[in-house]
Amino acid sequence: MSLTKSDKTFIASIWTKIATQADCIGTEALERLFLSFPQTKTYFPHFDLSHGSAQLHAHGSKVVAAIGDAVKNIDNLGSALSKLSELHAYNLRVDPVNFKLLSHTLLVTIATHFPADFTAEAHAAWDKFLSIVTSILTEKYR
Ligand code: HNI
Repeated sequence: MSLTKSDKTFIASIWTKIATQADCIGTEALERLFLSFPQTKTYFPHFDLSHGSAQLHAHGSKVVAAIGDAVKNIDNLGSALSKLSELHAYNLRVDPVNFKLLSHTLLVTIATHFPADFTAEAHAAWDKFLSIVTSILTEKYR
């Protein structure tokens, strides 16, 4: 799977909008994750997951910042994400199924914040991009 020139254009243009409200988007994506898929909360026993908690905001910002790094290194994702890939595979041991769930709640969050930008083509580009990011973040599991 690879991104076309046009996919990259959709990703970069929506990213410039996400970047202006990274904290809010990341936090909302996590809140949607924990509410719709409560089994994902088991990875965060040490977090206060209540609405608007400082930890939720801090983590939401980190996740979106990592997506931003990936956008900036879109032609070099393997090395850009290599540290995070090791962290998730060796330290955190997050079951890969959960990445699909977070990708989904990220997409829903982006769609609700930027409805005019989230055309079917932009949706497909972001979906593809997040599945590439996921495959890199989970490739070191075995
Ligand atoms: Ni994830 C830590 C990015 C998917 C559970 N995660 C991070 C950090 C980043 C990050 C960045 C902070 C690293 C650091 O402090 O050095 N995570 C991402 C991205 C995705 C992702 C970009 C997918 C797109 N992580 C997931 C999923 C889960 C998950 C699907 C589980 C449901 N991540 C964690 C946990 C931590 C974490 C747990 C450690 C949190 C902490 O601070 O203790």
